Amino acid sequence: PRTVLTFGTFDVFHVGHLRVIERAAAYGDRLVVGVSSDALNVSKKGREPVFSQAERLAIVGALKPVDEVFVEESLELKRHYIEQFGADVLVMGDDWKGRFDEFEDICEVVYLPRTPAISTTALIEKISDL
Ligand code: C2G
Repeated sequence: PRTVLTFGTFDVFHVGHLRVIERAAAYGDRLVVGVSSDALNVSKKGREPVFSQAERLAIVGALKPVDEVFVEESLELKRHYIEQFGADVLVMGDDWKGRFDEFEDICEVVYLPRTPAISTTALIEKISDL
């Protein structure tokens, strides 16, 4: 069986997140998703996510195409996670294009086009303008 691995924050879960997860799942038989920790978001984006890591894990883990979820504690642990879950394919949205090519020695690396015109940031702005 082919294992697919993808990563994300998946904060304020929206259809762009769903689409990338569905398309990632199509690359194999088993989809594992690393959901970034609250601490990783603070260090990366300078703010807490809207939804806590426990909430984001619960949402992503409940999706039909997702077989397993875990907390991504650090961006530097990609190689470790690929090996830990025996991933055959690493799938990311193309906002990360080229950034994970270094793992092509141990798995296939695929970048998928993002769903246009939707983002967590745009949603937060839209909601605060209501
Ligand atoms: N995405 C998408 N279309 C959108 C928005 C997001 O396809 N309109 C994809 C992103 O390309 C990514 C996934 O959804 O593959 C999750 O996006 P984010 O939650 O923004 O993830 P990010 O903060 O980039 O975290 O180790 C990597 C990090 O954990 C990635």
